[in-house]
Amino acid sequence: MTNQETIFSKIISREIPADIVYEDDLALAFRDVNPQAPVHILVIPKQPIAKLADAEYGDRDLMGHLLLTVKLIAEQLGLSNGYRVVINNGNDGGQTVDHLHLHILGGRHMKWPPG
Ligand code: D5M
Repeated sequence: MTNQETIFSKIISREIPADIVYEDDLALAFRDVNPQAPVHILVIPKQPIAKLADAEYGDRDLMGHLLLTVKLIAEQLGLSNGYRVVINNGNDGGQTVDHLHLHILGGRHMKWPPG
């Protein structure tokens, strides 16, 4: 599902505030309001793709851009000791906001498997 208004589309349009750490033409990144690690950033496309499973082959440049944006932000935030990137997809994946987002988690050692 696309073009659905979510809390993240309202952050993109600046209808609600967020602690934005990065922005370009295609992507926006901001601090998670409920951080699970000392550094917890969400990277989202400005295009309202609801979830990873809705991404199409034509989105491949955007998807690559999002991953490289993760790398750039991690470098800018000094996560030189490593970090985790998470995409929760759909209900069983634990996704709660229907706008694709990549979690960057860092600043502590991550456990495996995740809960
Ligand atoms: O992750 C959705 C994440 O979105 C969750 O970690 C909380 C975060 N969230 C929800 N509302 C906001 C606002 N307004 N600002 C910043 N972060 C927010 P999911 O993968 O869908 O479970």
